Amino acid sequence: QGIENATGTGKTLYSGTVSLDTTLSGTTYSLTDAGRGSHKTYNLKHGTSGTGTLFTNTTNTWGTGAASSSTTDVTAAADAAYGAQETWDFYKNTFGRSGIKNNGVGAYSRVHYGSSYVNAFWDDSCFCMTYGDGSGNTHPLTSLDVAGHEMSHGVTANTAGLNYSGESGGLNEATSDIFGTGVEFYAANSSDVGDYLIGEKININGDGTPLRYMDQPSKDGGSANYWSSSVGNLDVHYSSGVANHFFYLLSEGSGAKTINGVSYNSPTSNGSTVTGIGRAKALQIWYKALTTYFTSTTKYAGARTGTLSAAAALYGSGSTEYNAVAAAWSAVNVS
Ligand code: ASN
Ligand code: ZN
Ligand code: CA
Repeated sequence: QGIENATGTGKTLYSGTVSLDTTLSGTTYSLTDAGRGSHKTYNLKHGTSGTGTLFTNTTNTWGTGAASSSTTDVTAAADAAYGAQETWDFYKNTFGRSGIKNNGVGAYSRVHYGSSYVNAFWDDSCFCMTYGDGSGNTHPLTSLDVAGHEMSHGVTANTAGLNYSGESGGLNEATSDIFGTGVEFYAANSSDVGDYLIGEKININGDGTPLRYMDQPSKDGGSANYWSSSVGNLDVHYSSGVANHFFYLLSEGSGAKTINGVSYNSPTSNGSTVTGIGRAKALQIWYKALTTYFTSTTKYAGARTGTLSAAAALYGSGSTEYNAVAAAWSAVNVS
């Protein structure tokens, strides 16, 4: 009885029915993804420490499409495994990055963390990803943009290392929103075609609103649309707004726009009109800046110069792309 790669079916909560790469060992399948650094998905069964129990099954179908906080629920695991799979593929196929550390090594995911835990988090010390089940009106925190957001904290920790406070903390958070959104658009499955909203599926507010809006961050009631000298005093999930807004403007431009059925309306601080260069180029610019020019102490002024250097290296100084980076930063009051 050998060990072989297998192709399973995930019946996820947020992404519909998807293909999941798994492993068959003897007669038992497991959520082990050999092609992506042997990433594994574990069940914490409401515990809060340790690795947990690897998800195994006698068939290669995972979940039912309806998740619950029950310790026997496999649907949350299907979403988590899919999120890790798509995040790996996004980084590999968009940037040529092989895993969070770019060394081909996979992380692992843990679901059913604690009780009524309304969060998800990356931990660089275990090199692992953890998801709570949510509570009340919320759902498990396993949507694709959240998975991509959290695992991107691992990429930031292993590249620029942006300190998680002040303006650099806002840039750290925005990097996770930018690439989490990148993962969502990359996967573009039938239930989740991609948008510039964060956490719109998990209904954390109980009224169907997303956690964050990249086109107009202030719509969440706390985030900054524009830079000011006090922005570094905000919580990092609010000071991120300036860079999220920059990224939206650079990708899609200012004003009103509908994408995949979602309406956006992105303002500018100076009344300027910004013309977007498309998400694909904006992602390349942000990634090159993060991995080449940003450091642990980069603030907004440094993010402007770093992304301009990235745009110059990728597309040429004075290129349309370079000029759009300058215009988008000016539109969020970063000069
Ligand atoms: N889910 C949160 C985040 O990624 C966890 C944290 O506070 N770091 O921002
Ligand atoms: Zn975060
Ligand atoms: Ca989203």
